[in-house]
Amino acid sequence: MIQVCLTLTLALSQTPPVVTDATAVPNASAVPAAPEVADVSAGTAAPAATAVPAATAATTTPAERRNTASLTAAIDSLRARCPANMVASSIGNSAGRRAIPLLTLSADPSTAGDRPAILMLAGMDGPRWSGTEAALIAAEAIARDHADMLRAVTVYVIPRGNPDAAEGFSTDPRRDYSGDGIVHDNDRDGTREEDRPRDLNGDGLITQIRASANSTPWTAPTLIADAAELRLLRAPDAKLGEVPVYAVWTEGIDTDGDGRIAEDWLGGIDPERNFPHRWPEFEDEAGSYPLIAPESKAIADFVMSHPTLFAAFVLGRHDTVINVPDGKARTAGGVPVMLDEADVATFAELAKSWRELSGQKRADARDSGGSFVAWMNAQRGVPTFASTLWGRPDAPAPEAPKPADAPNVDKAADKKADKKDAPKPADAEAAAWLEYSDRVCNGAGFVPWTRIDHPQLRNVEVGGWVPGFRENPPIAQVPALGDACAKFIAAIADARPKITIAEPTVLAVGPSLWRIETRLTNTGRLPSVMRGGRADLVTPAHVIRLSAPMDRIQAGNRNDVIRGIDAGSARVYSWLVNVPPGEEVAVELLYNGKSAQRWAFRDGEKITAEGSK
Ligand SMILES: [Ca+2]
Ligand SMILES: [Ca+2]
Ligand SMILES: [Ca+2]
Repeated sequence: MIQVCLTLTLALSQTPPVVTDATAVPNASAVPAAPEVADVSAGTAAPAATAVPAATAATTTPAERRNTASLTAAIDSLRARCPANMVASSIGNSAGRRAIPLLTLSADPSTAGDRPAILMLAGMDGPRWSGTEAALIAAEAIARDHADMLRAVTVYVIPRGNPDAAEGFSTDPRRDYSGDGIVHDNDRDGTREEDRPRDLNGDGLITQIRASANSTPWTAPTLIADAAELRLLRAPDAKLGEVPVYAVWTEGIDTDGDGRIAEDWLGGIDPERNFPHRWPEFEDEAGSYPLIAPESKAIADFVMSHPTLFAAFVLGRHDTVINVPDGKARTAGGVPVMLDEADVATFAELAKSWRELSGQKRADARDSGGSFVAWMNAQRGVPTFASTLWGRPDAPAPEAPKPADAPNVDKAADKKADKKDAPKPADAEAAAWLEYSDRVCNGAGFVPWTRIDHPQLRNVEVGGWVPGFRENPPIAQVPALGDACAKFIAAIADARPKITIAEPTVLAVGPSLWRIETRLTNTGRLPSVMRGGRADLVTPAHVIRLSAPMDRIQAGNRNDVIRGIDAGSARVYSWLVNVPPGEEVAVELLYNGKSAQRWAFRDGEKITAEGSK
């Protein structure tokens, strides 16, 4: 069904039909040469195509259903094409004992850990296959097109942070689920995985069932069909005398006789709800404590053991780049929910560059409680951008009736009457997705409600959203979006904090008494640590230190620990110190306990300048 959507999208957008078969997406050599940034909507009759820049020569062929073996093969082949500046390894294993792959991109991989670094994370969600594909394509584009950047900045790519969920999505039946391989008692009844969803209509998908006319022990009905869009369900309005008709469940049967259907799924904890910040304790699949999921733990360990990370980019179910947080929301404990107001401006500037590079206009994002992006921003203070990669495109405008067909009546009055009479769907966004599915994708996004025989319930229909339909762009757009990710990483690298101390001035003010002064500046466009990380005192800090022993320092601090340095900030440091003739005195800038810069003097003369250009 997705193939139909793909072919149709291409036809409507009048893009050269380079892809006619999703099983044989051509590689770079078959793609006609395209300008680096092409406005595909220009001169196009149908506005169905989003303004996605054309891809440069990506050679990873995107796949919708890539199992672990196929991902390993894709990484092997990717690495073979970029032997000089890409290394593949793993950060640990998933609950289902699958390796969580890591790509390290650096001009010199053996010293990659010494340079400031960006982390790109994807594949945390079962149905969002496109994030992993875009991450692989981005990794290749960075290795190929950004060799200069890789001399200054290391890029780490974790293309699939939740391998068990992705493996689940790559086999039938497909479902909207992001649990890992931990055997887990979803409904806390003491039995595990006792009632899994079932594909009752044999379409290879787990969607929903809705049923009317059932009485206890089954859940009472709560919904009615929306008169404005009969496929959608909504709560009845008692003021209009409406009464509920349908009860809805995940597609399945009650195998354990507890009156609930498909309540305990195969697969366990959702790593994207298992990070410590705003961890949703009482949500199923959030885990019994933060970082219990081995995937979240491995990713958190990676972050903690790589203090050189100055930014991160996540492709998944969360969004901070289309709807940039305003920084006003705080937790009950006073910590930012996502960002602090003081950090929003620098963050928003980069978010804007993502919108320009990707053409993304909408994001269908979920709550960020327990997510990687929230933990990174609010607790680690590492600027972390989250994108859903794409959003709902505009469906083409309906064809206007030809003048000859339109009867010559009072059109204004007619329109007014139409507007007044036409009921509006309660969920306008869902209705717009249906319109896109119907008119652009030949209905590929939604399984029409269809009557089936159910062994336990009466009046049952199967139907609902196709898992992954709203979460992923048409496959033909993935190479261009992967390329946009690479450019976005380069934009983040360009904005990195650049923290230095200027060459100190050393003035003799008395016998063996010196006044030493320097200036600390951040000439980058990102802070070294955002407010959230400063509050916790857990993130690595910069330290300015004078080498002389305490008792020789007449004025000034020997050590100054700086938790975060804003972009554009400058601070003057000044010491009055006794240094006997012939002895060395040094001013040093340290980061995370390691020397970043060191200026040494003897008798007022500079003798070394380490770490300074
Ligand atoms: Ca159970
Ligand atoms: Ca089904
Ligand atoms: Ca059950």
